[in-house]
Parts: sequence; structure tokens; C-alpha cells
Amino acid sequence: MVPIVGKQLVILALWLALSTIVVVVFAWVVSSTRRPAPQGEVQPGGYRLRRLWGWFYGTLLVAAFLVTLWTVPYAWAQGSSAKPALVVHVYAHQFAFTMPQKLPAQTPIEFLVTSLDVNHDMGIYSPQGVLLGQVQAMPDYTNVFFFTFPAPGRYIIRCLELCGAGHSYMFQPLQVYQPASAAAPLARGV
Ligand SMILES: [Cu+2]
Repeated sequence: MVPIVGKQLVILALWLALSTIVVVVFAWVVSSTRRPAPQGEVQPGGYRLRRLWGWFYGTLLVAAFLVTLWTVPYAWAQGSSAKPALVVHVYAHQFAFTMPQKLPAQTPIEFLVTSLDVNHDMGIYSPQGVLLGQVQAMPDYTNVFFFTFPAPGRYIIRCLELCGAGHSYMFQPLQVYQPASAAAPLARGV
């Protein structure tokens, strides 16, 4: 697996390449407007190009739909249909999360997420720093969020919605442990 830093460099390189292309195209469009062409000459070509473009994207869209249809719902999201083994209440507030600090791995968990003050967002980050899932934490409303921690480790819960001056400090480590038995995760006294 490519390390996160490597992935970020690849994304940065792609972004720079695409940005360069966009800048070059804009520069070309700007320079081409200095040589105006009669509408009657360019219109048929423009319409032809537009039709081709429409067919190209239409075909791409249908193909992408057909190819990806078979993978929905994604395997990692199918926990939502599994009966949760554990219900966990999460209360977000400025600037912390009130919730258990230890949870079992490989156990379908139903998170009931709300906020005690303003809007927050609960983001679950893996020990490698990858965002695995997120859900809004809203005042006077409880969002239901199904999640299964794939493996033990030190996860981090971060707020992903700007909620005030202390927002960037709003995170909490979460120890995810291997349950003694996958069939009886509650035996560890969670
Ligand atoms: Cu926040």
C-alpha cells in the first residue's frame, strides 16, 4: 500500500498538472479572441464538437453507472444492515467529544451522535490517519451512524466542522481493542 505522504504527493502532482493545463487552455482562449472569426464559419464546427462531447460524456456516464452498480452498497458500508452489537452515545460540544474512550474492533457499532451546543462533525481517523467515516453532530437531533472498526489500534475522533475558536483542538484518541471473542464483544465490559 502506498504511504499517505506518497499519496498526497501524487495528488499534488496531479493537481499541478491539471492546473497547468487549465491555465494553458485559458491563455490559448484569451489569445485566440484577438483573431475574431465570422460566426457562420465557426458555428457548424462548434455544434459538431458539442454533439461529440455530449455523446462522449453520456456514454461515459452510462458505462460508469453500469460498472459501479454491482459494488453498491460498498462492502465496508454493509455493516449498516448488520444488527449492531453495541450502541454508543456521542455528545459533541465545544470543544470535545463525550463518548467511550475504548471500543472493540470488528464489532458492528451503532453510534447515536448529537451536539450539546452548535453543529459539529464526528470524523473517525484510522491509526494511519485515513478518514474512515464521518457524521454530523447537530443540536436537538440524533444522527444514527453505523460503523465497524476494522482492526485494533489508536484511532482519532476529530471535529470536521468549524465550530468555534477551539475547533482545531477538538479531537480525541480512541483505543480500539481486539475483543476476547468476536461472538461476544460485550464480555469485555464496554
Ligand atoms: Cu469543530
